[in-house]
Amino acid sequence: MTRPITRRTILDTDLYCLTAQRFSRGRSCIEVVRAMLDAGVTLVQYREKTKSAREKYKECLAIREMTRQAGAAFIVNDDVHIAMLVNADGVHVGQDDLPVESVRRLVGEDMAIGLSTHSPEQARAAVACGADYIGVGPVFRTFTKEDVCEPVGFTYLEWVAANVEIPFVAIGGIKEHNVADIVRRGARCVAMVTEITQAEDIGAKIDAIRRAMAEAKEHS
Ligand code: 3NM
Repeated sequence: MTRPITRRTILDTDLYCLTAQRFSRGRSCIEVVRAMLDAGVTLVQYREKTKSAREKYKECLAIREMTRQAGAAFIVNDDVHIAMLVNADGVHVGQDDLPVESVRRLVGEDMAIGLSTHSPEQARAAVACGADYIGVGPVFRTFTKEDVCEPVGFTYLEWVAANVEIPFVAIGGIKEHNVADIVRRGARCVAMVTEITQAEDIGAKIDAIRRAMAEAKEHS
């Protein structure tokens, strides 16, 4: 499925899937991305914190080609230079990474910049500094991200849904069994790592999550 991929539309999808090879049941992140794309996912982030720059670059080149062929958007976590070298659609940074204004100077006007936020103050600052979208989390407790803050719960998510004018994605501890609660609180796009990378059958898991999201949307 192809869709327009621009800074404004990058989050116009239900599911935002991140890689995490160390939580992938021995599969490579490339194999996992293949399964995500085959299941119709249209937004993928490469997030491999412990690999060498050379390995990350090689894998990002491969995933760029796979996502292009699938008509899916591709975002690189943290590594602005790799995002630029592989012509990614976006780069995602955290609160301790380079400031968004500086990233913008490097990547130019076409690449989307996403910023992780954990509080209303950070969300306001993200909008002010020109982020194209924000991550909102961790909604629930997660063991996937190291040094992450305490869960922000639904309070921050609902605040963002009511007050933030740029697109946002909910993240952190989101699973098939709790994704409906996230959708009912106003999230149109949901990011998941281990629920999908650790699934035995990634395609079946993605189908089930999407069904749960569609059902929750219908009833809210
Ligand atoms: N960012 P899982 S939480 C990458 O709150 C990431 O900004 C977060 O992994 C944030 O879906 C998180 O396995 C990890 O819980 C989410």
